Amino acid sequence: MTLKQGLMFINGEWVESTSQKTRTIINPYNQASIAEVAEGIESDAEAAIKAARTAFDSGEWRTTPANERGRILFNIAAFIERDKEELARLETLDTGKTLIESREDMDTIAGVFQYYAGLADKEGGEIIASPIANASSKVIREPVGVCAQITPWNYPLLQAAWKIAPALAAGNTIVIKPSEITPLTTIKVTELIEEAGPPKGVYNLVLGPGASVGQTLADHPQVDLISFTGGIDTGKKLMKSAANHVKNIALELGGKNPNIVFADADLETAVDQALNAVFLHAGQVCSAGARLLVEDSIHDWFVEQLTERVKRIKLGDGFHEETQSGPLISSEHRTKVERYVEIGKQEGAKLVIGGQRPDHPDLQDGFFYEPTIFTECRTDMQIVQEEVFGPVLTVERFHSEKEAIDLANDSIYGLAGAVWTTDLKKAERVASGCRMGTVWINDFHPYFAQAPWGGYKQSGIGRELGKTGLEEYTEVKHIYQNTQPEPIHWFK
Ligand code: TXE
Repeated sequence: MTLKQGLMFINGEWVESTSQKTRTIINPYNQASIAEVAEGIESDAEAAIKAARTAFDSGEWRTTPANERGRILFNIAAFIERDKEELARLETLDTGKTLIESREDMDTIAGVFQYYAGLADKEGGEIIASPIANASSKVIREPVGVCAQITPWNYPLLQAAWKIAPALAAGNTIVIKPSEITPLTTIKVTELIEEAGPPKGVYNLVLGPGASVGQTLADHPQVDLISFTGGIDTGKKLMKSAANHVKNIALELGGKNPNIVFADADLETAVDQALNAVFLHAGQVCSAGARLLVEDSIHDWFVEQLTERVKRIKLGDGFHEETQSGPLISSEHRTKVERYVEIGKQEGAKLVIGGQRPDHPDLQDGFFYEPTIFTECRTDMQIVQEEVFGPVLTVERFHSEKEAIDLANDSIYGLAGAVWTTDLKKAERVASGCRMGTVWINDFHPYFAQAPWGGYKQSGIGRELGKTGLEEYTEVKHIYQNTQPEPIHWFK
């Protein structure tokens, strides 16, 4: 591993934490130490903000022609493709996810940089038809300024890429703080960004805990925008911090996503994808299809099929080809999942399979948890309403299209959902009735650089990806010019 260990990237330099402290990063598969990284503190965050502020205010980056900014992003994408295998291996070491998935993540990430590289010079602004004679009016987009970007541990580099690429394309400067437990690929990509060469101070990486380093970024008056992906409780805290200086804020706070299956669906595909929807990456996915809503007439058959398939899910080392799912991210997180399973049982949900740690001797050192299914679930249960973020599926029945939509919407969240049916008119009606940022018809999980991603309701504010994802990193400015100024003699 050629990773720069023990260092952060501030103002174009690799530096130690001012506290000189480091943190040991562990592999959740076996708790082996895999890296020693810098443990930043508040003063490091402040230094990074100062660098980003100075770089932004100098104007060098925001006045760099947009196609030139795009060229730098194209280079970052090329370096990611070049170093894809190393990045994927780091991601698997750090998160426990399968190497196949990490490789797919890296392809998506390179695609995100390519997309925003191409988009960087496509927004030319617009001329407004002014209602005032002899005036010209144009609307342009300018970068917001200094962006604090705080990312989570489930898709460490993917979430970072969704933030870094559009922010740089639009001409902003950045301080990014990855999750303290999964910083490795963000450190590695920082090396690649340095190689691509945006001006000093444009891109800064700080490491360390959320409550100190992250909170400093959120509270600092010199930060113009906070972009956060993570848990809902932290999201609420950051919104309060943003209010103090009326900062821009973008939040992606997860979901409890319904996967709606009608009896007239292609059921074999729906069963297969229902598994993928919830058990991919051990359910630690913001868009996980953790709520299965099944039409009553096929409910028992569907659950039987799912259960048979769940028995065959192979847990193990993400580096082994036959492994289908890795461990949970940490011991604390597994405890959270276990707590929810107990709550589910107490609430009267019926445990059909799973509900415990696996007993296989090879899995004892990792934070593994068996894929779990509960039936007889109701929307008023905590296990159905709250984000478990683990391999836990709740199953509810519905009897009509209206009931399916009502159940799907009975949630504080609104990130994503899916509908399975061969009746495409019904599919469109259900998609239109669902209050979510993304609805998939006869599929689950696809997201890509070209389409916006984000949630309704308490799933968040704003959108990442797509053209909207670039616009989030811009302010809109109206420039009006009186082309024949004359005195108006209002005041005599
Ligand atoms: O997230 P946190 P946690 C959900 C999931 C999970 C729960 C809690 O349900 O069980 O959140 O996970 C930084 N100021 N999601 O506790 O704390 C932190 O250092 C500034 C959904 O790990 O929100 C990390 O970089 N920053 C989610 C980032 O926030 C702070 C993905 C996320 O950590 C901070 C992950 C503070 N006060 C978990 N406190 C999704 N939307 O996909 C923490 N951080």
